[in-house]
Amino acid sequence: PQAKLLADYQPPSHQVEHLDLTFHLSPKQTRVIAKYSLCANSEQSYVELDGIDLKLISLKVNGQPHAQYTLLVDGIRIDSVPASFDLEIETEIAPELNTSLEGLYLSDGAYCTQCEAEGFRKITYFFDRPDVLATYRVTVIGSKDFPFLLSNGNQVDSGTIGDDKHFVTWEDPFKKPSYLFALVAGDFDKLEDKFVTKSGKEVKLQLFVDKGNLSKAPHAMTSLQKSMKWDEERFNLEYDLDIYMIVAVDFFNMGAMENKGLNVFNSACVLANQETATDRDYHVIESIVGHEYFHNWTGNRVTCRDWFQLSLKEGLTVFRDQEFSSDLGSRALNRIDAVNAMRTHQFAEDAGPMAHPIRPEKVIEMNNFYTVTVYNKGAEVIRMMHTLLGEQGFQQGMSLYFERHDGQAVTCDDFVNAMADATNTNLNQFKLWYQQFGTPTLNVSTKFQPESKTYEIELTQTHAKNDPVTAPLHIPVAIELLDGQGQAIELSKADLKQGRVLELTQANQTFIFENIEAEPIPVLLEDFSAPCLLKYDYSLSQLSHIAKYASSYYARWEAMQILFTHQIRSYVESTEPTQSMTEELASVLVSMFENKPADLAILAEYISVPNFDTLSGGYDVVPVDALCNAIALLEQQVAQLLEKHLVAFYTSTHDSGGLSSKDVAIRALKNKCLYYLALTQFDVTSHLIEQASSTNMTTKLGALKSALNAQHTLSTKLMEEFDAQWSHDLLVMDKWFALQATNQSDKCIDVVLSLYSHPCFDKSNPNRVRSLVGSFARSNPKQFHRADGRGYELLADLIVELNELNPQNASRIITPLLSYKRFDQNRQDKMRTQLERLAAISDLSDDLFEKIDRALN
Ligand code: BAL
Ligand code: ZN
Repeated sequence: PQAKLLADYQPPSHQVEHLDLTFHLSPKQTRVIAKYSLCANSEQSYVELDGIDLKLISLKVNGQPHAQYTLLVDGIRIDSVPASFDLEIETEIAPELNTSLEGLYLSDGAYCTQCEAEGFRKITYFFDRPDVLATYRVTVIGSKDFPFLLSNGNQVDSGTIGDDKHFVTWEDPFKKPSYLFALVAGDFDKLEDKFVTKSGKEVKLQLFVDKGNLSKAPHAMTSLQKSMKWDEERFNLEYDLDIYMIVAVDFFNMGAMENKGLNVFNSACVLANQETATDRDYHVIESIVGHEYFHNWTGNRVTCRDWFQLSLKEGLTVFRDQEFSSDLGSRALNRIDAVNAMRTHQFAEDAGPMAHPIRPEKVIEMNNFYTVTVYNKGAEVIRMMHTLLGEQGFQQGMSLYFERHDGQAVTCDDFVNAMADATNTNLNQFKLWYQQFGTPTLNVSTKFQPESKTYEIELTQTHAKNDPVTAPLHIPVAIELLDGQGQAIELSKADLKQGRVLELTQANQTFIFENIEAEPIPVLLEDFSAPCLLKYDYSLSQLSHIAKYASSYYARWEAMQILFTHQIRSYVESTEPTQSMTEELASVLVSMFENKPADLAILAEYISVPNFDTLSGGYDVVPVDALCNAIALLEQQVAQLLEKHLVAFYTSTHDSGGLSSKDVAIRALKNKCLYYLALTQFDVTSHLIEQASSTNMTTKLGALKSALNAQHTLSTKLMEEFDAQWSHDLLVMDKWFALQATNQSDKCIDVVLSLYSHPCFDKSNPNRVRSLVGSFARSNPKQFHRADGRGYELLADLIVELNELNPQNASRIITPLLSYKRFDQNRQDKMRTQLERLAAISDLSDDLFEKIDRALN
């Protein structure tokens, strides 16, 4: 396969103002009639359109049959056409046979589409690229067995055809690229509500779910209403159509899709009640509903010129959804979440063979670039602009961006230019963030001079080895200086941005603070103000000071993370048979419990040992066994150290069963307590039984997780009971599959294999695959990285099957195999063997080819 390059971008050959589509739905023979007028942008007597897996039925130019065309592997070339002409193409597709879940397919009996990034070409011949914007009129004709026939925009016509068919016509007045097209046909339960915009327009809100699931729809509906309100209040952005629809489907490759006026969602990201969904699920649903809604402006009204610019809409929209969650809930918890995602997944991507800039420059299969780099690091880059410009400046930039580009397909540079121009700021150097890749390192050294009462902070930035950018980046470094009593020292330096941010623009820079009476304790890269690795030689006492006194919960958590990381490192490196926790870590852990923060959910985070993936980033060769053992040992020690406090809290505090942030926090901390207590001598049996019988899924799952992690004798029984209770609800069973797959027992691999024949498991469903095999490969390092290589083999076996069935899904779950170079020779060899085996598949998909090729070469 041929890679596409950003540098080769060419504007489209033709413009299309309007597209008229008619669908005659049928599982094996759906007819699609596309009519549109093309107008050449230059002298050209031919046109090339995208199209894949289409059966051409007829083709007319200006109303006349036209025979001068050539079918290509991925499209059609039509010759002998005038500069402007009307085209009518009829094609046939087979949604029932489409297991790739891209284009038009059947999901459990309902027709649905997924067109981003390049799925529209599986529906009809068209310019399937984001810079061809057209209005759409869509007529869907189908059997009355499908009562709802939906597409984008407003419904303008409907009627019956004969006894058993009907049709609905939709018009979307807003120009959009083909990737935002959607069609859904099926029989659903519908939840309806409304939202009145700030200018008084009433918008109809409809949520479609599988029959019987209506009781699980209200949370998503409320989330949508909150999103609409928040976007008006914080970004002054109002909804534009008369109707907003969300459809939940069970077979979906992504979490959700922001099609104009008709979002299609993975049912896992919609359905929730307290019996079936955890508090975490509630949070994720709210943030994804928000994310898709926010795309209406950042993505749909202003879209991407080409797919290399994906971060234009995704980085910005992730930033917006993070802000939404932070404004509505806990800012610190949301920041911890975002930073964990960066450290656990993005830093690993940056260090692996698929490393790419947030604006990639070379792509074979676009679906491979819906990554933590484009999304999460993209959001961090937007956040850095927000940090540098402040909320007011940032909002001025957003206004100018929409003023300039509403209705256009633009580039990341256009976005940064709007930010720069609106605030009169030079962001040229900042643009390097769109080109660099690999995680930059920020080395810090400090010097206190008592005679002059000055405190110097010297910052040095270095690029990752694989980074093509060598010039210094523009890095906002937020700081706080604490005095010996834990008070924040007032910083009066004139060149601090937003009162706390040092602007690092050179490879090396020293910042001097004056009138400092005694040596302060520096909180560096506060709030993770840039996506960098911080290197500073903190002493343990400095870290425990920060963990106790920093102004922000975030900084305290960060200090705890560093303390834990030091401890783990010393365990990994030690040859001593008995090792114990440092005084500093022990005393700060106890003091956390003795002086609990107001937000108990934060306390649960404070006392959590960093996970394997985050920790493994600190090693050139990941010491798998030593690291797993060190984590287990430290958790055991934390449990013993805190036992008295854990018992006291666990037995004396009860949530009231609701969804308030207080209840959620109590459940989070109680689950953490139980998790630790299960590792001590304390008898948790009755608590496990009680929690496991709870009707609250967060509480119930907490018991199962604790029992499994501690290999408690009850765990098998609890797992069996869960299976018996929930086998009718596949989304709940996904939690059970994930628990089975993350069990560190040596039997895990056989259990996972046996679960392939569990009645609820289905390899063609991405949610099931992600829960079972995805969780195993991603979140069970001990068993996935078994020295005998069986973990790798299990993953590769499944990928062989998925290569044909669903290449996107295959390509997503291969990630843990790609970074084989980071492991010892034995594991490297075994991982490489599996990659080579996959590389030899005769009809290897482009998706897999791109990743495996990058990994092996
Ligand atoms: N655009 C794909 C799904 C999302 O990021 O919203
Ligand atoms: Zn998105």
